[in-house]
Amino acid sequence: MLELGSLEDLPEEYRAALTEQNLVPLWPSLRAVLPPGKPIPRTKPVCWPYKGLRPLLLKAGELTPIEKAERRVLVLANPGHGLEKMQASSTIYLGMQLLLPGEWAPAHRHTPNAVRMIVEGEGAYTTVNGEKCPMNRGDLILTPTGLWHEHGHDGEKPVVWLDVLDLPVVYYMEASYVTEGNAQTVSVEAAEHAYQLGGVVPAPVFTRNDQPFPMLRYPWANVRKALETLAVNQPEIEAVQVAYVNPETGSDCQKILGFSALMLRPGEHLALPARSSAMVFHQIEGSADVTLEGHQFCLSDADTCCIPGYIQVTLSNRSADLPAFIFIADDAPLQKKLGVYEVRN
Ligand code: 1HN
Repeated sequence: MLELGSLEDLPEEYRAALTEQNLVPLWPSLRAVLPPGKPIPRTKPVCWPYKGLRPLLLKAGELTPIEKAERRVLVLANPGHGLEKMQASSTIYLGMQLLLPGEWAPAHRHTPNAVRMIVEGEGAYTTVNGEKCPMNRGDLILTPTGLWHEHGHDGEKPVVWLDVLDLPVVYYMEASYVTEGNAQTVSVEAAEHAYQLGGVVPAPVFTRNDQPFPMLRYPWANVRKALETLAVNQPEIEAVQVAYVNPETGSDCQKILGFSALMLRPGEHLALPARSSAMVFHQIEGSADVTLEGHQFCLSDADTCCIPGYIQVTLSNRSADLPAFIFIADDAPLQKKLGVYEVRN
């Protein structure tokens, strides 16, 4: 590959004349924006152990009343992007949110899409477009683009959840904004019951629900059961993994980020091919090693880590007796829509 000229090769006077007219020579930066063979990711492999984060989040509960925070969140920031950018990867925002008993996080809606993976506590709920979604450990709740959402807590102990948003993408597009609203009237309780059974959907008088987000809550009890059933019924399957999808269409449940749950059988090592999408792993139950070039993270309850795309990773269950359950978020849906998604073996 040709070595290209640098900025310093150019006379200072010429560079000043370019700057004066908001012009930039391409060739000194060409190899940086178009590196050979594979991208040079800013995203570093990073792990955020829950044990370290939890006391600081609870302290935030003492230091900052909810009225002063609106959303009391510690952001899981990737130093590769600069902490102030609040990005786990180029496309994924992660935050741990704390809601204390009796608190209320007011209604709003915004352009970025969010999901919440519940980490601990009970008695809290998120109301999404009038649908009251109870928050229990391991549940996945969607608050997609444009839908009103607010959080409340009728329980006794702190509730913590992991927020996963496509905020970096929507912010980069200069399309990120919020609208504040009033407390919603609850119109539907636990609408996920409409989609309890795989393969059949409500079709009253031949009409189907054509809303873009027909299912907002994926209870962990159901997802866990689906994984365990898969492991028993299809022992030969390569990975015991299920995707969170729109039950009306079978497509990814959101348009930018994708979500799945993986069960590592006792003692299992699972080598994932290098894919172009960045990935987040969050341990729901059990304990697993995440091994990639130059790094190994040991995940146990509620630990979260992030890895860049184009990298091979092996997930290993640390227990020989118990399954391990991992929640995965990635940006494959966006990459597929844009035509840049790749799998390399
Ligand atoms: C948001 O709306 C929530 O509703 C949490 O709980 C975190 C981070 C950035 C932008 C919006 C929430 C968020 C957020």
